[in-house]
Amino acid sequence: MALSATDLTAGLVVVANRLPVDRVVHHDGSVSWQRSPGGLVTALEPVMRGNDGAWVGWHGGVGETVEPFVDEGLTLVPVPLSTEDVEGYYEGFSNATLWPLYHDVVAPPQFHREWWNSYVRVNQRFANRTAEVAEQDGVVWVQDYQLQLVPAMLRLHRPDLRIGFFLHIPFPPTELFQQLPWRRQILEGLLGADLVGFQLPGGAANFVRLVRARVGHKTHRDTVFLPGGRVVTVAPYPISIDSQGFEQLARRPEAEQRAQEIRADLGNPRTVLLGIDRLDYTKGMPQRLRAFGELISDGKIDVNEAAFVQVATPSRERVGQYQVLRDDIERLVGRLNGSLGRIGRPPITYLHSSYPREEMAALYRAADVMVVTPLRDGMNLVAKEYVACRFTEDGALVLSEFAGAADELRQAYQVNPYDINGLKAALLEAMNASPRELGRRMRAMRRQVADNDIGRWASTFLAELRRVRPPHGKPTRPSSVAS
Ligand code: GDG
Repeated sequence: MALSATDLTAGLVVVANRLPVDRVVHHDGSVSWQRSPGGLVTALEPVMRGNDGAWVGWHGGVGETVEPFVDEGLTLVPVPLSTEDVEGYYEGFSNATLWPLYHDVVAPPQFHREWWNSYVRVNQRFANRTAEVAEQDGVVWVQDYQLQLVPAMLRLHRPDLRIGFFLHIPFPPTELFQQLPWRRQILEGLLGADLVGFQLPGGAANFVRLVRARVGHKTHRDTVFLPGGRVVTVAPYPISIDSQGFEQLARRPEAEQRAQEIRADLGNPRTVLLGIDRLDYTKGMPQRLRAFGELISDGKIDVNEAAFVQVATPSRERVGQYQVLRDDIERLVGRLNGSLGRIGRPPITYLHSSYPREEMAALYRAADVMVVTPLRDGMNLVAKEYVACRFTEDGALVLSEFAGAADELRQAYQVNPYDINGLKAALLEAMNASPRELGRRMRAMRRQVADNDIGRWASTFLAELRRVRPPHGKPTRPSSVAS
């Protein structure tokens, strides 16, 4: 359903790089939109419906303008991107400058002035569109690293708005962030928000420290004091998943049956190990595959008794570093399978593909050991999804200490993914743990994931945003504390 300009104003506006829908072109040439099953939209849908919500984001098409429309009760406001925008703002500055810089420079970030100019231009377009859509004194929630300039751009035109910002990826230590030629502009962009949220206390602390050092504002714990009396609150809000939704998927008899089929197709090994990641150099895939391969060649694992399934969801395929990574992983898998496999028993089943959520739940049900070894990760939802699906209170989670999720999932087998010997030891320990030990760990992790789901994350953030900046009121001192 298309909308007129007057239908458009909304009391709660979410601004994200992508709209939560994908365009589907049917055989007869007609076009419809399919909801992408992200956790964010699941979490925000109830609050957005109750608040006249709108979502501002790119629709995914290049060089094409799409009018605002309503999809399943949600107002969607598309922002167009040209070929140059996609290259400069999205593939360039967002994914080849900021992404590696914010993930501990595990790949070298590239700094190009024309990418930066494109990032500024596109952020301004998002801010302009949002300024048109948000109603007087409304709430705007800006998401993630692609849109860090939007809060300040928006505030300039719409000082009445309550603006929140949440960063889904890590916020880097000062020593790394300072490499960025446009560091001050990014900090000032974020300071346009009333509430700036990070995944972990460490990210919040990095941000406050940088604001003090680079912009020179006074700060006290989780608060930044701006000249003119405005205050900005900075705090951690660890994101989560739709825990119940995942558990329900996993509890369906079809999921159990499919899990059995998967195990049978793998030759019913004693242990199934699983990795599911976007194909990204931050996720530590080579490290885990190398560790698994070495355990086989050391004779610690029998190739007839263990199978590793690695799902690598295609991602950012036009960015050079991702093309190199794909080649590297595929060469590694080929080498390990070639040297360690037997007829009908490749040790690694590698799937460069994406699957429906039902299949993901079946995979989680099929896996005895879930292996999540990012070199750096804001949170990592896959780890939480695995836990949500293990209603049988079994299965082991091997989890990198450099994933945000490690802060909450303390009972996982935590590893330093750079330490291949440590990783091998943790894999063996997880594979050989007693059911009692696995149950003890899994029960504790399941409580954590059930109690802290995505709905709670969203409502906590929005409640704090309304509290630090009451309507028509002066900003107040925050209650939450980020050291
Ligand atoms: C960023 C941060 C932070 C994956 N393959 C398929 C599929 N997925 C889903 C997973 C999970 C999501 O994608 C991936 O989330 P992660 O958290 O693991 O990683 P990023 O994509 O890097 O996300 C991260 C997150 O934002 C949220 O703040 O946790 O640190 O990097 O939900 O299930 N889903 C389906 N098919 C697939 O093949 N349906």
